[in-house]
Amino acid sequence: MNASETIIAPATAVGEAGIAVVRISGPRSLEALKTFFRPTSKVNTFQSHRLYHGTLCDQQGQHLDEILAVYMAAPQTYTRDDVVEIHCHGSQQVVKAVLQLYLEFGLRLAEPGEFTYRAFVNGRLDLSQAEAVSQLIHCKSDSARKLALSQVEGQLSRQLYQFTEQLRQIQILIEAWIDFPEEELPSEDRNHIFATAADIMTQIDHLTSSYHSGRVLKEGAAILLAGRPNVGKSSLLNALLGEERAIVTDIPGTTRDLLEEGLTIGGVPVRLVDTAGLRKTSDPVEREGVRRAQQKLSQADLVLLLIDGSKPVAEDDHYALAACEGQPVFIVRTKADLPTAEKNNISKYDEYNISSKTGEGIEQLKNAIQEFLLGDYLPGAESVLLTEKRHFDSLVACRRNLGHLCYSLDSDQPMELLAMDVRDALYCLGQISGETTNDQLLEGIFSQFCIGK
Ligand SMILES: Nc1nc2c(ncn2[C@@H]2O[C@H](COP(=O)(O)OP(=O)(O)OP(=O)(O)O)[C@@H](O)[C@H]2O)c(=O)[nH]1
Ligand SMILES: [Mg+2]
Repeated sequence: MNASETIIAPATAVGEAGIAVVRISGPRSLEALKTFFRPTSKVNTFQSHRLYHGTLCDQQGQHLDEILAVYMAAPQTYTRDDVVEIHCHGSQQVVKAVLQLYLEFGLRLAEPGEFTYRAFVNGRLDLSQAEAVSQLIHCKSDSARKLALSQVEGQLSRQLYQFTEQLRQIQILIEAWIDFPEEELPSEDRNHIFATAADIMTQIDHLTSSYHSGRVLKEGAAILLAGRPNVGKSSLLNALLGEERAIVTDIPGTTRDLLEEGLTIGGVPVRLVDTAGLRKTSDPVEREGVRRAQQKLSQADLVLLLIDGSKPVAEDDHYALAACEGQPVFIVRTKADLPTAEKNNISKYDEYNISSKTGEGIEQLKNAIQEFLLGDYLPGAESVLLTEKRHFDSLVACRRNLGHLCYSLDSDQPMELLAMDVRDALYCLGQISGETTNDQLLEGIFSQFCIGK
């Protein structure tokens, strides 16, 4: 990715739309605009960040499209390079013609994520912010959007930057004493290093403990509906979705295959999976359904194990319960609108009573699911949440180095060793911000972006 080249790519999705935006970034941006754009009103010099109406013409001067164009002078742009955006009609053919024109002119088609890569290289965003840009584009729920936006705006970066600054001060303090091996570190410096390391470790613990919630908000959670045949799994799926999606009959064994639907529960994107009723059966089709249900069980973030509240607990219920062993489970007693059968506690799990027919208890169940998936981190709260495994791993490693620093300090290790612990901790933080990230990793991250971002 050569930064001296001028790159071009459609910034909007392929398809038919009112308009499409083609973005150009790099030193030849303004020249590219001037060469083929004929403004409707006379323009002597293009002013930065102003929209101009006119016609885009091809090499032969033929009209290509009626467009709006904007020139944005560096450095107040997304990439911090000169940028031009062309707003043309949103058809694939028009976009293709515009791209063709500029590729022949000598611009290069941008690689996936290259605009954001330039923003990163030019210091407009750090790596964690750049990653959040991708999250913002792909987010599946409103809370995921808010989370990604707060990361783009630098909430996480600011906190990590603060750690980095604190550690750099410690580094200076320690390195000042390296040349005096016979001298003892003054006790106030020693206390200061201890206190700073302890404080950062506590904050890192707080961040790493948010990772589960952050991941769930970003990627969504898989919730499985399980239970013996006829307990009302498909009815609950329909009730949660608010539409008659799954077939419901009073014949046990109606659902044979897995049925997966996406929805949002309390701000969390969820994949709800309806399954075949769990029981021992001789029917080969049903047996395959049961096998698939069991296989899916182990991948679920939460299993809703349904028990028919209007019937006594049966052997198949125990069979279903045993299949859920080791998974996080809520017991859901169904058909609360019918006379209740005698209730005996069959497990250690939390229980909820619902009726898919009347809607009773559905809201309470949704709230409990949200609380289970997010813990203390409710959407809208001001807390910083970790969403990337990469960030989580780097913070765990950083904390380990700080723990070692405290140990080294405590056991009067040489200053060089203390300095090394601090350097390693800083390196880990640099992995998140991108300061110490190698090219291969950067390439891996940016190649997951779409073209035009
Ligand atoms: N009264 C009442 N009946 C319900 C309720 N939920 C489900 N049912 C009835 O119970 C029967 C079975 O419902 P399903 O949702 O198909 O049950 P299932 O667990 O998906 O069954 P399988 O797919 O066969 O495993 C149907 O006749 C439903 O109408 C409820 O809340 N109240
Ligand atoms: Mg069913």
